[in-house]
Amino acid sequence: MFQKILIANRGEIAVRIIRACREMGILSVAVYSEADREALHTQLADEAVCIGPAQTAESYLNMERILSAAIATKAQAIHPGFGFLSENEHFADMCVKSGIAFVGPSGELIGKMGNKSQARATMMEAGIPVVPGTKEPVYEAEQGLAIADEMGYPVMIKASSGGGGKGMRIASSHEEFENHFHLAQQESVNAFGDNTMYIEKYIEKPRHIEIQILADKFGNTLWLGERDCSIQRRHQKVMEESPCAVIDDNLRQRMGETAVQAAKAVHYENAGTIEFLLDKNKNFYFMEMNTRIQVEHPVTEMVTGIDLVKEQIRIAAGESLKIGQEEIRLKGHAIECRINAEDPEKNFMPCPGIIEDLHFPGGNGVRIESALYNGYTIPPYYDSMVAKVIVHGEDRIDAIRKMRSALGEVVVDGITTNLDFQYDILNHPTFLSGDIDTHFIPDYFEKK
Ligand code: MV4
Repeated sequence: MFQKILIANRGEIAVRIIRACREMGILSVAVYSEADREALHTQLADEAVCIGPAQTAESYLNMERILSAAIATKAQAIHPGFGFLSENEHFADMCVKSGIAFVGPSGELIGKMGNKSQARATMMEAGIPVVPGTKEPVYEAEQGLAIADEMGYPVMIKASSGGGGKGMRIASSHEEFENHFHLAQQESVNAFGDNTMYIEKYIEKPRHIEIQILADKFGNTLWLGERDCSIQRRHQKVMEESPCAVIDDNLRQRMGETAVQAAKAVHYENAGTIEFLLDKNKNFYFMEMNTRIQVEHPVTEMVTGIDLVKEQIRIAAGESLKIGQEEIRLKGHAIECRINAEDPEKNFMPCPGIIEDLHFPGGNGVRIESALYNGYTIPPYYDSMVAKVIVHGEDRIDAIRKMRSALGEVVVDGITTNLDFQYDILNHPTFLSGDIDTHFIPDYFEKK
């Protein structure tokens, strides 16, 4: 097992990983930018190395500086968390070439799954149900138009290097296809320097359902239930829950086994997530595979009792999984609400500032993941998510009541947050009915 791990991240996920290391008796090294000198992760780690100024290109995205810090502190492994370099295949390769373990899959696998069009083709060959659409990449609008005419409208035009909705457009007719294709392709060239596109049949009002996977280096691969992540605003998840209100045991088993089959098809290692679209007729389709620990991983931890970050570290250290699929029990219902320093009254504009008074809830089945403390100044340079409130209840209504109570206790004076927005979702009749899909927020919370 590793004696020392460097965490190449900041905020609540860095704190989360530092805590897991401490519980495992592993020393932790934090890297921080000049703007994070007073940050909680910098203070909690056993060692802390300043890697540069606030700008991410000079700090949290700077591979050389992070690797230098790992070598200088003699860390045996680097945990990338999520975002930043967590799905950067070159960084994963650089770690391994430097004799430092990367807590995640290989660079090659990250690259394969990061190419969404290639991932689709791989899954098609493995017999995984994917959204009907192209197998080969599309580069020219005319080529795409012929395919879309053949498929029938509406279609979804997507960027192969995309994800999270970037470089994605819906085309509802032959007439609007070419314009939308060019817009999506240009967005992809600007954002990723890649003009590779692909086309899928548009799935009307789907749910975004993802299955958590854990795989060791010996081919043992587990699925750990699903997360319904349909409550999204502009492709940013707002709230996630497990289990999904409309998935029964039979469908859950089929999706879980399909996810394991997909992971095995690419010889997946470490924690990963298979994203599916679930349509109104309960058909599910592979959409993409995420090769990192995700923001919403605590939802799965609460219903399975498995610490995913610790399992990631054990797998990276070459240990085999200690549990088999038959020992996985999904218990109760978990919900996560992301607390962002943003103002819903001002189109969710980020609102950094100084924390003047802070109170987080507690109680049975209430978990907080955060890097906030009283008097902390939230820097303006990074993501606006400042805390996650996760609850675990006996069933969905118990979890909802528990979340309402927990959010009602939260005090974060000095900044504006989306707490009231979260509260409104938890009290919305459609949400309470469980009949939610990816259009829930646009349909009910966005001014027409
Ligand atoms: C789709 C889709 C419907 N049909 N693809 C969103 C980002 C990326 N994960 C892929 N996403 C989607 N792909 C087809 N063929 C619906 C989504 C989707 C979504 C789309 C618009 C607005 C919000 C959304 C939230 C989750 C998924």
